[in-house]
Amino acid sequence: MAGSIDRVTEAAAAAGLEIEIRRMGASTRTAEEAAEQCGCSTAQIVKSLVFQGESSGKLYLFLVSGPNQLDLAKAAELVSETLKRADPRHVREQTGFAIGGVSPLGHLIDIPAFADQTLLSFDRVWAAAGAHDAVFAAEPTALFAAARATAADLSA
Ligand code: 5CA
Repeated sequence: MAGSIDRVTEAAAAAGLEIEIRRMGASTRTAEEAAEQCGCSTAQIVKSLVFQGESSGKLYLFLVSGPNQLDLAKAAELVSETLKRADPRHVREQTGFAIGGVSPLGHLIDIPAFADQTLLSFDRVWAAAGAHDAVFAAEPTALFAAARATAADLSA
């Protein structure tokens, strides 16, 4: 999507997070592919998952370590409503990111965000940067702050 990588760059700069976006020239659509391209463990890949509140229709962002599954019961407690996976077209229209390139930062909307606390055990994690082959590395605490994400126990 035109401009989506630029939005990540701008959001990082606005939050004071220094990042270098890397185009890998190969798919980083899935956590496994991203880990292979980044030369890191799958657990160091940040999945940016968009879910929708079943009562409010609001979108929420969950930053989850590669091999982990979002625990929907824990996530529902965090947002005080039950959740469903958001429709990919809705995600694209609302956030400005296509599935597989959704970034923790630079969404078109102000999106409430929560982050898997297991990511905090790493010095460095890698996240998507707005395209299917674009990633950046960051220290997890700094990344969560830039994404205004609350660290929580949210994996199954
Ligand atoms: N670039 C990689 C690594 S950073 C990435 O974006 N991974 S991801 O996990 O955040 O994005 C892929 C995720 O999109 C999948 O884990 C899956 O949860 C979600 N997804 C895949 N297909 C759909 C779909 N049809 N509807 C909603 N979500 C989907």
